[in-house]
Amino acid sequence: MVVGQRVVLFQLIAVAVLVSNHINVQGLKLGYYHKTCPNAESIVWKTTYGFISRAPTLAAPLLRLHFHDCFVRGCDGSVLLNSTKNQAERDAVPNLSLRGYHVIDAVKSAVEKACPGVVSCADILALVARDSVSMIHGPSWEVPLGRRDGRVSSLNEALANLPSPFFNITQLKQNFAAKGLNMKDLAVLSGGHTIGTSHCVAFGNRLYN
Ligand SMILES: *[C@@H]1O[C@H](CO)[C@@H](O)[C@H](O)[C@H]1NC(C)=O
Ligand SMILES: *[C@@H]1O[C@H](CO)[C@@H](O)[C@H](O)[C@H]1NC(C)=O
Ligand SMILES: CC(=O)N[C@H]1CO[C@H](CO)[C@@H](O)[C@@H]1O
Repeated sequence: MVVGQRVVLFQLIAVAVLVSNHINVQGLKLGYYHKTCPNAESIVWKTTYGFISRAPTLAAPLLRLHFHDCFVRGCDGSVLLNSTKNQAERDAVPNLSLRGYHVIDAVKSAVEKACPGVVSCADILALVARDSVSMIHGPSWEVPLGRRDGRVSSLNEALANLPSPFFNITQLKQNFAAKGLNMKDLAVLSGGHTIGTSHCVAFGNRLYN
């Protein structure tokens, strides 16, 4: 379902507020890498632009990747972790349509080249989400940095935390409330996660049940 541009702009502001206000902001600060990796944010921007300028539709999956990461164990990059036994977050059913991992990998490599071992993957996810949304003419927002990467990624936790597309409204409200998110946040983050497309199986039942 492609959402109109005007709606996108309005909703994305709410996403920005949501991602920066409610989830994992303790101890984060703007310009966190100012001294340790001064070009980090411009490298992220430039590398992301290389992808989005050629494939603007990647902006939606990149925002969604950040959202899925934050919903499980906070914004700690755990959605990126692989597991040998296919038991990581990315192996959970809702991951099956996650896209954009290659962009994150490319950005991380570029940043590592400039400043090895300094910038966390979790911060890269947060910055790439912001930059790619602003590159498709959505709003921009400030991203306080300093997130630490997690070392744990669990399929079961992803299933337990991420809202299922089959939840009814009561369940959805409870699920979001457990993360400190309200009804407005719920509306903003539902569907194709604000921008982009969604598959019919994810919402057809609500239209024709
Ligand atoms: C995870 O697995 C994918 C697909 O096999 C691979 O492309 C990627 O580099 C791996 N990531 C890590 C962090 O090992
Ligand atoms: C939502 O689903 C739950 C769990 O299946 C059920 O207990 C509840 O009655 C449902 N609520 C509505 C409004 O359908
Ligand atoms: C994009 C991604 O990482 N998808 C993975 C989700 O989980 C399945 C099942 O384990 C993997 O095969 C996919 O690679």
